[in-house]
Amino acid sequence: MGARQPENTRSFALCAHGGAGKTSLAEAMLFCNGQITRMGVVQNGNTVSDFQSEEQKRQISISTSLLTLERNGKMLFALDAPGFADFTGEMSAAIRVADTAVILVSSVGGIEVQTSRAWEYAEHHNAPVTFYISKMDRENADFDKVLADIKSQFSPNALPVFLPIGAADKLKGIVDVIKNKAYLYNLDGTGKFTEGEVPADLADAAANAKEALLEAAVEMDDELMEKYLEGEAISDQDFAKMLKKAIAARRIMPVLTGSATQNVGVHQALDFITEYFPSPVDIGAIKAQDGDKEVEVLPDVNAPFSALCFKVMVDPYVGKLSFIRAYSGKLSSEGNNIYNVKKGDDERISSFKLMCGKDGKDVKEIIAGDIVAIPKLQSTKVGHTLATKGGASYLFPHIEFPKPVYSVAVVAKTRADEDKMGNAISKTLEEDRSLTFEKNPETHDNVLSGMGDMHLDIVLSKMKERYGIELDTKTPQVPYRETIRKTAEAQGKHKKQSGGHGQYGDVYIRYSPLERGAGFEFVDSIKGGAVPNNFIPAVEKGLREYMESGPLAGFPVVDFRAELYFGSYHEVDSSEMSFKLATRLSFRKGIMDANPVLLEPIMNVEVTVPDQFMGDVMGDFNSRRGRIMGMEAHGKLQIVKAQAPLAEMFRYAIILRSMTSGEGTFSMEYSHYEEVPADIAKKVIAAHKKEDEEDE
Ligand SMILES: Nc1nc2c(ncn2[C@@H]2O[C@H](COP(=O)(O)OP(=O)(O)O)[C@@H](O)[C@H]2O)c(=O)[nH]1
Ligand SMILES: [Mg+2]
Repeated sequence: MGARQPENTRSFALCAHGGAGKTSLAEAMLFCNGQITRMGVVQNGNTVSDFQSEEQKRQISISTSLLTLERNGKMLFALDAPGFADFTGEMSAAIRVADTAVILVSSVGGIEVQTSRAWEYAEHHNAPVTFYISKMDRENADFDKVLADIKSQFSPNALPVFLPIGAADKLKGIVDVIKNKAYLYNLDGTGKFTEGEVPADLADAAANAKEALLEAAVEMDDELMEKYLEGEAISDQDFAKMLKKAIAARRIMPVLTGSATQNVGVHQALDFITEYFPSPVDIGAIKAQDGDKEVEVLPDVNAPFSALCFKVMVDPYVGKLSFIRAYSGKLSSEGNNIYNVKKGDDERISSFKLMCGKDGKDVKEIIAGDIVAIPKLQSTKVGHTLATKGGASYLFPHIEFPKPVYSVAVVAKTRADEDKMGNAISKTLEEDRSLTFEKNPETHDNVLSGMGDMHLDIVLSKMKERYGIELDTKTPQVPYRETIRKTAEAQGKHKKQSGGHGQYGDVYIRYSPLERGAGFEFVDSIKGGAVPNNFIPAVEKGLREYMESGPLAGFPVVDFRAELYFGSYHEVDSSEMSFKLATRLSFRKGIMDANPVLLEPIMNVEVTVPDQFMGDVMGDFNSRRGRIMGMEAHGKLQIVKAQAPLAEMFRYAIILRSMTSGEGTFSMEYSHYEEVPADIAKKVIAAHKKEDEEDE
């Protein structure tokens, strides 16, 4: 075999709503290709792609797995992406790096929320699409209805290439429209089939389907188009060539079908992928940024090497694996380093691995178009561009991940857990780009944020299993603040003059409100040395310290001015400490006399929902003290912009999902602080007083 060429590479992302059958289809493909001798079953937790123990336990995919198949001299890279909404980021990244998006739609369930999301991502990345109508062996399987829905909801370019012969327990096989042949299967999962003539009752449908493909394909070439319109026959070769072009150009979105678990039509699907899916060469140039210049990167093996890291997996035994997609050039693992263009780090490559689930097979050289894993790269993160030192200098666009929308505060169960927490969390963050971790400086909560409750639940069980660390969760504390509404003056006098060295400090401070966001201002208007100059910094320092914990409920006090205007001192007994303690007395009294109130963070929230949920979403905002700021129509979707207190939004990810059957999405960011309504403030203050007492 000569050197490999990008022309012989196919990569595709299997994407769909959770449960549509991606993992099962991937498994059947491996079996048909002779790479496994027994088909695993998702329910039994023994498929190649659901290899993580959390996936096996829950029987769903939670992270993208890479499968490599060699077939007819071609290299196939399949990315089995998770379908559940909590892992949308993984799906988007898979579509970004694969050359084709294979969108599975269940013949029973039809188009679901995440199917639409997969479609949107494919549109966004301008990826060629193939649909796969799955589970044709299931009761109530309805190929025609699902096909009609795909055409009307997604694209009229969806054209069937396979037709099912029968359905449900009468499924017999498939018709390949292009070859005009039938493939008849025993429904025993062996994948054994015989080739035959198209059954009479499907002959018309097959002919029509082929005509539709032909009609669309000839559009790719003016000459052929003319020939076709004049009624001349188009040769099989010309048809095949144009079909391939039309698929790469998204003019045709082939529709395949079959059954994964019964292993029907999977051989033909693999052959179709091998033959007709676009290679990196058919996809052509990819955009990148070199300084302020936009450049086009071609999948040319003689160009400098470049690649994009799209996934990092940290295995406690194997260590770290960085998954990359090569876009140009070639690179040998022998004697070469890999250069992180973004960070400027040069790292040794130990090997390249062709992955199949958790297993990797070493290869010495990779070329443009390949999707492989590299063990033990230290500084490479998801979204980084890799090259060789002195080679390509451009950066590929960053991989976008959705912003976290659901947060919990985590607390280590034991002291030992606490010690291990930082390390476990930073390892987990490397793998999971839709997760963030932050210590809130005001509430001191360790806040873990992700895409939903299932996501965080999985993250926590993974940490327990891998790093042996147990974390409890609670609703994060709202970072309330305190401020004042009127001006008040308060004296603070600290005096201890019995026996030994005495203490004496005496201050008069005026506290007045400042506008929201102004913070703190200290004014020294002492005249005639009533407080000696050398003690004034101690007063300011004291104030800055005491304002971290206000007298109302222990929250930071903000947006006020403290003016030191009078005081007295003692020649011998005054000290910095005495003035600090005097300041504390003044502060607590002054703030309490200045009509203190509680402030809470208000968030800007943007909710995207289909029309029919608008009423519910808006009504729900009323019940969470929200304000609707505006609405915008985006096709069938409505975007509701609102403001609501953070305190009411902690569980919104879960609430919105159930309110809209998963169709709603939202994003949220901090806007400003506002006064807490009195009745609610009373409860918060009471709760905090109680907590403080318990602490003491
Ligand atoms: N009857 C039938 N069941 C299937 C088929 N493909 C998948 N399933 C079942 O559907 C469920 C979800 O499949 P899975 O492959 O995990 O879907 P994924 O979430 O898209 O990866 C599992 O219980 C599978 O056994 C199929 O072709 N026929
Ligand atoms: Mg799966």
